[in-house]
Amino acid sequence: MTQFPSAQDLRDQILYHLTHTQGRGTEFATTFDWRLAVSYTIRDLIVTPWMAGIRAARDQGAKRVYYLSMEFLIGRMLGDAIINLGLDDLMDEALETLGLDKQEILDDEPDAALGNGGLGRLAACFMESLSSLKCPALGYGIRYEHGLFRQRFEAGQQVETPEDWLNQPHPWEFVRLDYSFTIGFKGHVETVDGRAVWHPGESVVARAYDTPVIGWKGEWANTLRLWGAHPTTLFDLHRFNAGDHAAAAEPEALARTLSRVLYPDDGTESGKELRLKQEYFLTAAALQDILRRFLAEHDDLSLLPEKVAIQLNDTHPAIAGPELIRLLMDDHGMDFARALELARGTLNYTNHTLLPEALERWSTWLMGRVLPRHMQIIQMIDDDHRKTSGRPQHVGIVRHDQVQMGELAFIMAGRVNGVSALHTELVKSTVFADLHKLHPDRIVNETNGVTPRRWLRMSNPALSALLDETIGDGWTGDLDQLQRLEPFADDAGFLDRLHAAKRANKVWLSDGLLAGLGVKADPDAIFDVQVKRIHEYKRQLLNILEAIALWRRIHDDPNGDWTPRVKIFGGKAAPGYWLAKTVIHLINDVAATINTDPVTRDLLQIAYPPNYNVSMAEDLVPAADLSEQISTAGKEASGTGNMKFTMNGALTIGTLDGANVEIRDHVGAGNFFLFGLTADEADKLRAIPGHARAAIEASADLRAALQMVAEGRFSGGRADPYFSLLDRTWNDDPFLVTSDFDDYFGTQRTVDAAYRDSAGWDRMAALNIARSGFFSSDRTIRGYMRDIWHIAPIGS
Ligand code: 26V
Repeated sequence: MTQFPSAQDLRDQILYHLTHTQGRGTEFATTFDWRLAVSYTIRDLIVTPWMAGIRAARDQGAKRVYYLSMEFLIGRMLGDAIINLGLDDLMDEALETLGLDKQEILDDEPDAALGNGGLGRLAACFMESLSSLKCPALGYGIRYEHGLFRQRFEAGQQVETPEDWLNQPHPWEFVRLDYSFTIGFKGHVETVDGRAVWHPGESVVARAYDTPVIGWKGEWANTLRLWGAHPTTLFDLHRFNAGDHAAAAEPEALARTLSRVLYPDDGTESGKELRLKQEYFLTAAALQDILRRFLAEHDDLSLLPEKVAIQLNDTHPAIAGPELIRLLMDDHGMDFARALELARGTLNYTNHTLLPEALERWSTWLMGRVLPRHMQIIQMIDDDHRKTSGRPQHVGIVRHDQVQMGELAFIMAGRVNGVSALHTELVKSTVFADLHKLHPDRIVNETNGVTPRRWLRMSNPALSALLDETIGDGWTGDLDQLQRLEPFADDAGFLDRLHAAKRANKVWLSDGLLAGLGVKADPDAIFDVQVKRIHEYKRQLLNILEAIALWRRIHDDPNGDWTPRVKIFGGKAAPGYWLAKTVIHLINDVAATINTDPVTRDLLQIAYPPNYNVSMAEDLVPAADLSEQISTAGKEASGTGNMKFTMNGALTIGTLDGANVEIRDHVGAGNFFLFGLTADEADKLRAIPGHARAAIEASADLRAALQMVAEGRFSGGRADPYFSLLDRTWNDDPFLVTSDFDDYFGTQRTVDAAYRDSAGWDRMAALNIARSGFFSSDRTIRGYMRDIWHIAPIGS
């Protein structure tokens, strides 16, 4: 097939793959067969630019970027690839002639849910932008057999079941048997002729599975290389022949555990040995592969910082520092000082959270047992830093018999970055205040972004078509062009069409909510959406308490001038995070009560579709009027959902937290519903004993809402499910739900009034879209290329 296929070519190739790759005739083909045939057809078109890019980078001996991440939350791949190749119209035509339903085929693909939330989805957006910008790069991760758990609700409570995306052929990957590396664990370290030799006690093989990630216009594709764990010996033939079949399979089972399942983001789980092994497995495989490629192109290791830029996505791969030093010293005979210098010139670290429970620490005992040589090197790095930096006593990598991975990552990094302007300032003034004083030029900011290909062009065809007609289609590859929309914010004809596009998306979602949940969502009501992981700091509790208070107010005055509202929630709680699970239960309980109330049901509905994931976000974001970004100020590092909503024309109700601050600066304070304490105010208030009680006593609405929960109004008269939640809210409330409640409730009423002025609302929506160009991940990646990686796009 030519690089520029016609609809007829696509049709021919689909039929070819159905027959020759899937081995099916048209009369027997299932949706699955067709999807694979379509996927192989698209994949063929990606392979050519992919190989050309790999060759070009190798021939030029170009610098490469390596993005090391324990999570890549990719979602579905087919729709995105079709869009990036510019084949959406031709594919529609081809599928139509085959009598196939495109939506059904796209929906058949399971989400690659190899991540928990923001951090993993950011990695996926970055991979796409790296390709769109033709920056030679590889992403390294783990090929988890089971991604993030599936969520169901039973009697309103979260139940987790395993996710099994690889339980069927995965058409996007290529296995590379020749790129297999042995990864050791445990054992002991011996000194031979003054050199350390590590004799691992266990080992597994890391095998590469490559997925091409195609960029905008299909001109460049980088590789996402995921490592699968395999046994060094397949099975114990001796035991098998002796009849002990289960025991014979042990080596295989043990190795496979390493890439079996993604850890759910959960502070309480962080002590697990398996997690440390997974982190080392990813890092060690990636570094062996990076050095292999480097040495195939260059023979002088001192060129490393010039040719290799490694980005650590949070501290999860922070063992890369000691591992690189180990390889340079133990395998290549370099001295420690030189190895340290080269490693620091190569590694960079992104911090994604300030929450103390999410900062990784490993006991020196565990580290020493699982990675004995690395523990020695960590000590050497720490000693060196103590001597060379003149740091204060209390600063260090090894403290209280624990290895502080944040300190290790910082000390080993050329650059450390935060993910929004506010977050970066807080990184400087809180977690890394001491290290920042010692290394004042090391911390930089790179505000997050999202890819407009997936999050606008693909997920919102109605708005994309309007944008194309109004300002041309250049915005997809250059989101700043959305500025050209600015004059149309005062064009009544444009605003009508914008309104119609949003309404069409709402009708589509409304149909889905009715079919899936039985919730009746009036497309003319405000669609108010909060979708993200369930966490106390994100304050879904504040949102549901507002719903209760509003419900009560409507009851008191059913004929009042209310603005109909549909509140939509989505998100998973970590399986061990009890309080977050209680909030899920409460939302479902409140929904069950409110949705059936004949007095209020036309004015207030609550929908909580289970199993929120990337694909669900693609349906919800385009249909939202109001984006809930209501975290306690100072707690959300950036947020990226906030950006997706803004570029899809939802208005934000939000705090001055994370990237909300920059979103508000860009869209204009008049086009953003701000409420709540600032980060400074929140820190001060939190320190005042009894702050929650005082706030509750001052707010009749809040008191009444809490009272209803306490009386069991939503739980069949039983109050016990919510005792602890209420107790924490009254007596502790570290995330200041109570103190921000009145301002939030009042601001929501301002939202109600603003929504009733339909033209005014549409105008604000248009300005949000027009001014959202900054939040493209292309802009973010350009920032990393310039400030951190010092790399130019290929050929420039
Ligand atoms: C912690 C742990 C602990 C052990 C088990 C697995 C696990 C996985 C993840 C984490 C920390 C997650 C940090 C995170 O997702 N941060 C989010 O990063 C986004 C991208 O920068 C940012 O937009 C969000 O504000 C931030 O919460």
